[in-house]
Amino acid sequence: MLRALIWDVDGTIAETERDGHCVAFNQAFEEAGLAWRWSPDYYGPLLHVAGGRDRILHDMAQRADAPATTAEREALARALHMRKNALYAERVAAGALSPRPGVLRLMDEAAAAGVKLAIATTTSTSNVQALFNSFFGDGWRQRFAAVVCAEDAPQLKPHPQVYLRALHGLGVAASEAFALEDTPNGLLAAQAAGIACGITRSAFFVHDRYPGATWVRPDLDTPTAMTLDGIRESLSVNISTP
Ligand code: XBP
Repeated sequence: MLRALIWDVDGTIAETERDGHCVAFNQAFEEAGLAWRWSPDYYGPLLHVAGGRDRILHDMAQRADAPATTAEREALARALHMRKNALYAERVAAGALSPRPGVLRLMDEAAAAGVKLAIATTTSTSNVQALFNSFFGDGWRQRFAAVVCAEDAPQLKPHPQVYLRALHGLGVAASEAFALEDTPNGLLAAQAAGIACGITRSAFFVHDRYPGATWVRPDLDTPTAMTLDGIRESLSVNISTP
């Protein structure tokens, strides 16, 4: 029985990486007087490092002009990450992002059918608050039975911690939940928690492979609308992508 939909945020609910985080990282670099710029082509592969602060640290390791000591790098990464998140929130509040096709429709269908909604993301809580305030208004939290962000689950995806904590918050078994993701790391995290997972490809994951995903599609409305019945059906026939 399907009792809960667990949603990833970045790339799954909106194109936040392309239109939000990547732009805000570059603004933060510029404000800090750094010549570093992450083009979309450069940022795509960087997304395999989960967590914005870890992503900056990973990038610094390849840069000759990064600070010399670990302590200096960590301090700079922390400051840049904090500023990036503030700039991201400003961008979102200005209306730069919108939900991906079919997201609100499927969320509303689930709510009307008594299927619980949860969030399982490795992004910072402040980013989820900014995005959902913009999409759903101040009362957004009431839509979700559980919201688990990076601060609640410090072991970032592909570790299953964020999904295990979402299941705990929902009070449902893994077999009663279905995850919606866009990245290979997200799929691995859901699978490791024992949760079946469907993929809506996002801008930076057009060609990736998703072994074991229940389905892989461009978005929730293409080629046809993915409904709760569609999810139930795909689970019962156990379609699995190579
Ligand atoms: C999201 C992330 C995050 C965001 C940026 O992963 O990896 O790092 O890119 O947010 P997922 P922060 O979609 O798999 O949850 O800067 O707050 O980390």
